[in-house]
Amino acid sequence: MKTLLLSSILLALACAAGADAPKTPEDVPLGVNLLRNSGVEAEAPALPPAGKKVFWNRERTGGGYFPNWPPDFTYHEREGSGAVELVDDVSLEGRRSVRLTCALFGNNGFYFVQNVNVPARGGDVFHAAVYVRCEVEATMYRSLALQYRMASGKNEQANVTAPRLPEGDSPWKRIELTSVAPAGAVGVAAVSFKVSNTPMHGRVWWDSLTLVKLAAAPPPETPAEAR
Ligand SMILES: [Ca+2]
Repeated sequence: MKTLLLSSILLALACAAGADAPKTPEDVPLGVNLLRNSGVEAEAPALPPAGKKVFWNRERTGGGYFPNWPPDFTYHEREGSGAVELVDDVSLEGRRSVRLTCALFGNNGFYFVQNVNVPARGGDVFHAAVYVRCEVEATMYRSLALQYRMASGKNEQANVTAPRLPEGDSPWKRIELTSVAPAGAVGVAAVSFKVSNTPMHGRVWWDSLTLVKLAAAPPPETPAEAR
C-alpha cells in the first residue's frame, strides 16, 4: 500500500512538472521571463575550477556550443574570431556576464542562440531584450532576433539591428525587440544575439537576456462546421 501511495505521489509530481511546460499558446503566461539562466548566474554554464578561466573558441571546442552549457544554449563564431568568456568581474546584475573579445584584425562575429520551445500563434506579441556593454576601438554591429517556428516547419526571423556603436566605451545599454508573431507561426524557437566587428578590436559584455510574452492573439474562430 505504501508503495502504491508513493507511486501515486511520484506520478502526481511528474504530471505537475509536465504541466509547467506550456503546450499551447494559452498556457504561456504573460509578463514572465521565459528564458532559463538568462543572467548566466546559474551553475550552467559550469564555473571553471578555482583560478582557471572559462575560455572557449573553435580551436578548443570544435565550435558550435559551449561544453557544459544548457543544451538549449548555443553559440556560433567565425573562424579566426576572438574569445568568448564567462567572467565574474563585470556584470549588470548578479555577478557574472559573458564577454566577447574580438581578435585584432580577426574575422570577428559571434552569434548566440538560446533555443526555446514556446507555443505561439500569429498575432501573439513577444518582447526580447539583452543588456550590452562595450569597449570598442571601431564601430561595432549588433542585433537581436527572434526565430518563429512556422506551421510549414520552417523558421522565420524577426530582428532588430541596433545602431552601430561608435568608437569608444559604452555603459550597459538595453537592446530590445517587440515583435508580433507572423500569421502561420506555431511557436518561438529561439532568441539570438549577434555581435560583429571586422576587422578591428574591442570587447563586449552581455547579460540579462530575456523573452516575455506581452499579449495574446484572440483565439482562432471555431470553423462553422465544428460548432
Ligand atoms: Ca549576470
